[in-house]
Amino acid sequence: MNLIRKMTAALAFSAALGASAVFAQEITLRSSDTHPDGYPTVEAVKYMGELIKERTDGRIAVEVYHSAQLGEEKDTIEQTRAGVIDLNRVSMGPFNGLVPETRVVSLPYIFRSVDHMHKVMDGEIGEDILAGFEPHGLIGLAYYDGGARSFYNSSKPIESLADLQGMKFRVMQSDIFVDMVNALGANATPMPYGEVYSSIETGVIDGAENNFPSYESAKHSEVAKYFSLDEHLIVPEVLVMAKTSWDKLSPEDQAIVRQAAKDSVAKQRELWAAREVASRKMVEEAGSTITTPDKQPFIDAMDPVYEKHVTDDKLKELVERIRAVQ
Ligand code: GTR
Repeated sequence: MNLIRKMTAALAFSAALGASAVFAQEITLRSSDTHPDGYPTVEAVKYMGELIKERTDGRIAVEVYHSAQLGEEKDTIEQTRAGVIDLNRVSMGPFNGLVPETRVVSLPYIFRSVDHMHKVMDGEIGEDILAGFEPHGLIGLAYYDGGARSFYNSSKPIESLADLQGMKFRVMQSDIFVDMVNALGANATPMPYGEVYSSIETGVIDGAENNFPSYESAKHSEVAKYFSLDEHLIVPEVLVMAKTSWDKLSPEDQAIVRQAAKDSVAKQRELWAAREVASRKMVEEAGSTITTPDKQPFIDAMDPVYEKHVTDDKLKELVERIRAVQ
């Protein structure tokens, strides 16, 4: 081999090496979550990232920005649609104004139990709802558990629906939740999650509603000691991807991301189940009082919410399909 050919070969070799070095760190997907590090949703997305890294030989990495580092949920949804954030783990609630399909699973007492919710979301209905994100610049990847949401407040134990009258509760930013609280005879104040603690502390609101892990990890339990297990909402959480980020991936990589997201669901459910128990124990030990009001009057009060929000045929049909799942 003459020198020129040798040099060409050497150059080609180093170019190949260089290319593979670049190849090793091709894409980093930034993922947002409002919850702190260690929360089941945060850990599930990290786990998904590990699976993706493994299955792409390190070409695609996921970085989770927890604790609302990238903003409050409603803002991060817009940023994800704009492709500024690649992945976002959010409740279905803040999507209600954007993705009509999310409204049905945000209806109070639509699910009989968490088990019923799993059956619905793991089946055809869940897939249909995921597909509903695409026209809005998002790819729906998977659902995570968020348990059941109940009211908590700073002033008194809620033993029955009568105790709730006139009280002021924060809800997620969705018209359905505003109407739900109003139908119960209380007043709703929609606001971002990050403002709830100080709003309870300063008396702007009497309380809020959420599951045990959020009540505990956001420290709402410090300022609102009365938790009433009325379980009015079982709203699934969802992991979405920016369509612009998705479109940059090859079909093979899209399949890897979709599968890894699905594979992270079992992990999240396992972490969720443990955290629900642990969080409940923590708040009880720290002095929270838990009451269990009779749910039936709460359920009965929801008729006007269904009448107002389940109007078009598509939604009516979805409600029927969900109820029919055994
Ligand atoms: C949590 C949920 C968050 C957020 C929060 C809220 O349970 O995991 O995504 O929606 O509630 O109330 O804003």
